[in-house]
Amino acid sequence: MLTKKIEDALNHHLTEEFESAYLYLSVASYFSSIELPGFAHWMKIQYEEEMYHTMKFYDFLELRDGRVRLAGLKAPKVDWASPIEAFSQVFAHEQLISSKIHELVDLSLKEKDHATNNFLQWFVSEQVEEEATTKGILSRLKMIGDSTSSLLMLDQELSKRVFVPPEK
Ligand code: OFO
Repeated sequence: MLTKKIEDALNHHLTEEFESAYLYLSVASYFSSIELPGFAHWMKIQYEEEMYHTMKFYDFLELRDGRVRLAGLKAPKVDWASPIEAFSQVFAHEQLISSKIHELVDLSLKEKDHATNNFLQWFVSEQVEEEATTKGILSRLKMIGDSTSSLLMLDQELSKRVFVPPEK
């Protein structure tokens, strides 16, 4: 059984994951609009991963006899000045989500909710991956600078990403 505080916090975070998905779908559309289909594809897979995260919160709430309460989603930005600017936002967003997961872990400890704490540990590790991957792409974009041919090569590479559910 979840305390009201934990149930509210998990619902709040479910919305954050949904908003991550929503943001990344918007970034995908931005990349399509500037003719970088590989980047757009990569961001659509990222959207799928965020929906997977969202559903983990949904399922956990139900499993613990909590109630899922869906909230309204913030409209994401639509345009960015450059691929670097878009990926800077993606990386910053992942850092923000990591800090929110850490706050949830703190709350689970305060409430002595060991089951929720255990559930959240998966996300603690996942966020390490999420930050490393997005920071890696951002660093490569910075190295590429103005080279269109290198940008197109990276676009090719990113087009190969496939969605593998993180726990498989
Ligand atoms: Fe759900 O990890 Fe990104 O936001």
